[in-house]
Amino acid sequence: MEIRNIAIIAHVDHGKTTLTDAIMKQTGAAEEGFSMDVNDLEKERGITIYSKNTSVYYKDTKINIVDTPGHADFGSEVERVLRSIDSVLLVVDAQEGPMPQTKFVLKKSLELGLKPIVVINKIDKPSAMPEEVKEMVYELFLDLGANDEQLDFKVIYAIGRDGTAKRKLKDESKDLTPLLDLILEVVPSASSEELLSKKLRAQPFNLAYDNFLGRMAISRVYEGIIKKGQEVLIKGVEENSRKGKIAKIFSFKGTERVEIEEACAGDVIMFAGVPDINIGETICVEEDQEALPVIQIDEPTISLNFLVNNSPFAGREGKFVTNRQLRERLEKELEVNVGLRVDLSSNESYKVYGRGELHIAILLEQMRREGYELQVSQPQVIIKEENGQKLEPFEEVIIDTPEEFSGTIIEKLSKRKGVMTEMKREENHIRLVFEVPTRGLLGYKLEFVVDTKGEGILASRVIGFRPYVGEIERRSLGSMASMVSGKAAGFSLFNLQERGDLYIGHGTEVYEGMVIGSVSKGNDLTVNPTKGKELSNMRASGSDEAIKLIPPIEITLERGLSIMNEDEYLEITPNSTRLRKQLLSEIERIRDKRKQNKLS
Ligand SMILES: Nc1nc2c(ncn2[C@@H]2O[C@H](COP(=O)(O)OP(=O)(O)OP(=O)(O)O)[C@@H](O)[C@H]2O)c(=O)[nH]1
Ligand SMILES: [Mg+2]
Repeated sequence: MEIRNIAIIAHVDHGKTTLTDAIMKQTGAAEEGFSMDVNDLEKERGITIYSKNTSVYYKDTKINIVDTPGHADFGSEVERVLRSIDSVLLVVDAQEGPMPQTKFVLKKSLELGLKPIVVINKIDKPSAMPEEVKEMVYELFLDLGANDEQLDFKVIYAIGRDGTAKRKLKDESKDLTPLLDLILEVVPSASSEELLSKKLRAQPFNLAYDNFLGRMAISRVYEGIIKKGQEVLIKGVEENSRKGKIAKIFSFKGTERVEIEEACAGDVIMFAGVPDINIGETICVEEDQEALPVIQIDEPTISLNFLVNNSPFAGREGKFVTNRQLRERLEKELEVNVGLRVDLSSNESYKVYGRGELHIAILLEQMRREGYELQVSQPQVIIKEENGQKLEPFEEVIIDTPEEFSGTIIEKLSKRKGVMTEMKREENHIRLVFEVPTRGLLGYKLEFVVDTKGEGILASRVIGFRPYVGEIERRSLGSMASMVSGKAAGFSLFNLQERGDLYIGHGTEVYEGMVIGSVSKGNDLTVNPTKGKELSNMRASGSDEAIKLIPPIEITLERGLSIMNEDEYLEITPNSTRLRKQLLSEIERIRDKRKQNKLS
């Protein structure tokens, strides 16, 4: 059978998953209402977090499709996928045009010599400008050094949500056949007699985990045939190859996996049986076969400690609260979460290394849903040393904002050691491009929303490690910590809300050392949020003033990670997220501070 292997790539929200869903529906691979974003978190957030495989059949051809995440934190996932397919559908929103992640994924595709098909999507949007966007995409291809063949890309105009596509704007269209036909026409066939006759070579590009079968590898079979029960050799980065046995092979039918006996060159399959298999290794059969080029995995950029919850409220909500359970959960995560690293050498806390705040926040959210309780420390940017030089991660930041806010943005990012590389006036906004150390960006994204009154768009992605740029002043707000345990009272909150932003409302249970708000001016405060109004027999003249409380700011996982201070923990339980001081009593904190001062 003929096989085509493609990935769908784009900036976040440009419509990859909706298009994949529509393809599946129209080819009979999925029911009406099905979505590739199957994970609960994906459904809730409306974003794709994990790249996923599906296979559809169209005109006697099997099309293996990988739907990829568009958010920059998951960019390295896309990169891996690109290594294992033969063409991409580059989806671009007909109104927004190319965005940072469009540029990133296109750049990677072009470097790998792929010939993308450009899908100008959402042409139904009221201010869609498909022709202009096509031009912009062409410019982008040029900028990124596309060769003549790549520049000659094919274009499809689509409304993914309606499941329609067409070659020319003026064409009629009632379904996606123009797109599917184009895929068969221009994507190279993944198999041939010649490839089939060779000895087996396959390469995993993603991992999955099954409670019974253990670690599984989603792999492309490049040459030969892979068979159930086959003895294989695995060649990794190290010199020595090792032996393994293919226990089970699965093929994809839609997103379901179907067990099969063997798979041929060109196909994308999942196999079980090699518990220590890794991405980028080569599965082959004889020692003299050459390993396929390895697949690079991006290095983590931030780290933080995970530890058991030892707050006074520990164990109230969670099912898994012990150190051993936490450790086992992290070990399990390492089976599939490729960008993640964990230092399990200490028994008190585990240092976790990730690709960004969202990458970490997703893991925490997943754990809390499963019933875990834990605490984490403030995320720190990873500084590494190479040849005696200190290096730190840098990000490219692209901002679209109404012009009036650009002054503040430029000022703030310059203070954070950002360098502006581009400034372009567009119709109703201005586009600013910066290169900023990740260190400078931590905590900035929330400020940006406030500074631009929610009208600015900021997208960033890691561009690599560069020489350390020295001290960055991080304006951290002081915290208001409670000095008592009890229930918060509206009366005290009313008085406290003048000093800063509160994270709790009337009736919230607090403990000593819990952070209940920020302090807008000055250092930390220790306060009593539980005091009620004193009772007295005499009524004040004019009776009580009605108490008006400003709605508290909710501490979400991401907000918590980005605003917490160095001497605090973020406490995460199935239903609550709280900030707390690491040292709960004020006396301990004062003592500790004196000790620190003496040391320095
Ligand atoms: N107007 C319009 N909206 C669309 C169209 N296709 C998708 N959308 C909407 O765009 C939003 C994002 O769609 P998704 O398919 O989740 O986008 P995505 O590219 O998979 O997003 P990530 O995976 O998070 O990067 C959803 O609200 C869709 O309903 C379209 O053709 N027209
Ligand atoms: Mg998606």
